[in-house]
Amino acid sequence: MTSSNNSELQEFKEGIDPFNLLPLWERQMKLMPGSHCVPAHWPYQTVRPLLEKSVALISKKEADRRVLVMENPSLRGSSFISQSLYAGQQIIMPGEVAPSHRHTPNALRFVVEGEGAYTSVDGIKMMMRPGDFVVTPNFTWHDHGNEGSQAVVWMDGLDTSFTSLFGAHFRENYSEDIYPVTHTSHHVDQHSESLIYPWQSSLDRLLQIPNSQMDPVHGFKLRYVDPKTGKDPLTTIAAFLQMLPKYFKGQTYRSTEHTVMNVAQGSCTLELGTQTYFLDTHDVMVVPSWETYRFLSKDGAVIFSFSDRSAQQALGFWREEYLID
Ligand code: GTQ
Repeated sequence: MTSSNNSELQEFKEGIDPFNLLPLWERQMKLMPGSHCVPAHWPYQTVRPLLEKSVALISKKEADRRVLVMENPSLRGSSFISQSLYAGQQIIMPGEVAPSHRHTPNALRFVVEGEGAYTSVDGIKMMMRPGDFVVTPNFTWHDHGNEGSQAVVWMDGLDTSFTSLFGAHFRENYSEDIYPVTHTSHHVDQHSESLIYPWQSSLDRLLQIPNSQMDPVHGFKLRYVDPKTGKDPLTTIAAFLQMLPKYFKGQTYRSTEHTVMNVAQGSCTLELGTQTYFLDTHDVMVVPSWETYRFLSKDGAVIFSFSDRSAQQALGFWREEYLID
C-alpha cells in the first residue's frame, strides 16, 4: 500500500466520522475476553465500622435501604461491582423495617452476621440466619425487618446492570411499609422453597462431597439449584458455596464470568494476576472476567459466591480454562 493510499484512507476515516460511521477493520481484531472492571477487595474490618457509622447518621426510614454499595474502582459512578453485577452491604437494626417495593432486577441476600431479621417476598416472611442465601425474584414485593436484638448485616447482589443494559428498569413502592404476610417460615417449607437456602443444610451438603471429587482449582464447590426448576435460582446470576480444605494449594484458572466472593468462614489467599489478596472472614472480593487466579488456604475457608454465569451460559458465551502452572 502506498503512502498516498494511506493518507487517502486517513482522510476517508475522518470524512465518515460526521456520519457516525467508523471502519470496523481497525477494531475487529482488538476484541478479546476480559473486562473493563478491575479486581477489588472490601475487608470486613473496613466495612463493618462504616456500616455502624451509617446507622448513627441516617435512619432506615430516611435511607429506605441502608446500604453501602461496593463500587468497582474502575466503574465509579455506575454503582456496579462489575459491568454485570451489583453488590452492597446492608445493615438493619432491631425494630427497623425496610419498606416494601418491587423492581425488575433480581436480588439475592447472603446473611453475614446477626439473627432476628427477616425478608418477606410476596407475603412469604422468611426468618434469616447467618450464612443463609435468600432469593428475591424479579418484580416480587419485598420488605425486610429486624425483630431481634442485634444488628443484622447481609450482602445484597442484584442484576441491575442487565435492566440498565436493556433499558428495562421498572420499580415501584408498595402503598404501605409492610406487604401483607400470608405465610411465616422459620425453616424451608413448600412456600419458601426455592426462595431460601439455609446455611446449615448447604454446609452439610458441601461436607458430604467425597475427597475424590475435590476440584484442583475450586476445592469442594456446589452450585445452588432451584429445587422447583432444577436451574440457577436467578435467571442471570448463579450462586455457589465452596470449601477450601486446610493447606489447600489450588491450580490456576480463569473463566469469563465476573464473580463476587464473600468469605463465610476461615480465610484464604487469592493470587490474582500479579496481586495477592488475603481474604479474611466476611471479606468481599470481585474477580473480573478472564483474570487468572488461584486459591491458597492454610486454615481452610468456606466461600459463598455469585456470578453472571447463569446469563452467560443462557446466551452461550461462558468459557473457562484450567491453566497448567
Ligand atoms: O433490599 O431491596 O442493595 O432494592 C439495592 C436495591 C438492596 C433491597 C439493595 C434494593 C435492595
